[in-house]
Amino acid sequence: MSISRRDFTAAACALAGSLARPAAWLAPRPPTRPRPSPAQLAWQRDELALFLHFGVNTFTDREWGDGREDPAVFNPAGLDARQWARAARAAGARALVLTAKHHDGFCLWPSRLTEHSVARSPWRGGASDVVREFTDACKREGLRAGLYLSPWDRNAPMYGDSPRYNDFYCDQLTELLTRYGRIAEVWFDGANGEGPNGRRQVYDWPRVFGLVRRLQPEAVMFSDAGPDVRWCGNEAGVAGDPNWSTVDPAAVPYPGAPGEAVIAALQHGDAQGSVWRPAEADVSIRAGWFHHAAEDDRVKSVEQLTDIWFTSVGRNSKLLLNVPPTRDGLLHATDVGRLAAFQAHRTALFAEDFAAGRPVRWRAKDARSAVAEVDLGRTVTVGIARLEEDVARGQCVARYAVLGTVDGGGVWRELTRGGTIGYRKLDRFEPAQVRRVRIVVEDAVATPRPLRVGLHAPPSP
Ligand code: FUL
Repeated sequence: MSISRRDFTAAACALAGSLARPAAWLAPRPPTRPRPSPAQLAWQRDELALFLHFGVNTFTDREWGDGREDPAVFNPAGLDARQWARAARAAGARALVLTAKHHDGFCLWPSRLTEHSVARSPWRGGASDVVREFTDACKREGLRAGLYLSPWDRNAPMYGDSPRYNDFYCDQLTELLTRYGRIAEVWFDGANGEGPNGRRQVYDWPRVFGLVRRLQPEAVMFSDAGPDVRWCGNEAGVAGDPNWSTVDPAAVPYPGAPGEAVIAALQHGDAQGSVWRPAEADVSIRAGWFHHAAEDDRVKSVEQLTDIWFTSVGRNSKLLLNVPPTRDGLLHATDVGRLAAFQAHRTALFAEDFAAGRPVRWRAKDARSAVAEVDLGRTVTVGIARLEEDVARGQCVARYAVLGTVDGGGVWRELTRGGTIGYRKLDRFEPAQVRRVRIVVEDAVATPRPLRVGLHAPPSP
């Protein structure tokens, strides 16, 4: 007969009740739920990071290089990493992630381990180091730097000879994590496009994760399988709803694991998951990840970016927005302008919070539900609700509703309802005139704590 943890606790309590003086260890203890590490919390509080796809593909006009590029094609004459960092700051981003090596194997730093790198480009006489310029610019602009190192490498001759390539990959990681100061995020891509007759590489993920932990203990590691932050399951910037920051680690065993169940686990997490691994939503401001001049007039609009904000940061995930440098080594003026306009729009949307400074009184209904009311002091038109849990203490709300009334005397109208909240939940709803607002936590996986509540005007048409 198997016994679950719950049956065991009940049996232990029953036993405790039958003893005159129960031993302390038999007393029921609330189960501890996962919480973020300081690095995971800092990562989430950044809310927005920019992703920079840059490399030989920028010059060959491809999305996936084959590893046979001539390094001489890499010639970003006007490269200015400060421009990237300044645009990121103007967008409200607090971190940047650069593709130090994409699937083509071309390294943006002078790696001792390969010839396929900036050291073989005539640009700046072969003495350039884009990773250095990038990390320096981040430091100067007060932004956190992250690096993407593609596991799939179409140039490395030993790729597919698993132990040898694992050594090579770990040596490249060591270069990146020891030469450039503090790295805040290490990004492991799950993509591996080798065909059925291609070279099959078995990665040594425990070794890779252990190496990062040892060399940069404060960095978070991103991949489908974490260990610190997980992919959200698509490249559209759309996190799941519901979206738990807790996961069952067995549901996604390794980066790139296929299947619908894996995607569902990445999208939604798991209310009962034993590990804290919040979702990161990645999406490009353009159709492609790398810059292609043909897409210069197809940069996402402020409206599209705002929708993405609501489905990413507004659904308890972090947004990693890709803005690719051009062949000049600069972010395109259209993209820079769009980023600034997107930030201005967000600032305007959330500038006035009708609930700010108003007391929100929380009352427990039972162990798993609670209700609060806030009097806005005057009748206003609301159209956006912002709810936040104190995720430093974990995530627990499973279902909620927000209601409003003009006078509080009679009819309460439901404004919105939803499932999880986590770091932040943003709901847009039919504009309504309200003076008093009620927030009901209808269900939770642990005793709910007070939420932070924001109420904003509807977005202007
Ligand atoms: C994918 C890659 O294959 C794309 O080229 C891009 O880097 C994206 C972020 O991840 O898996």
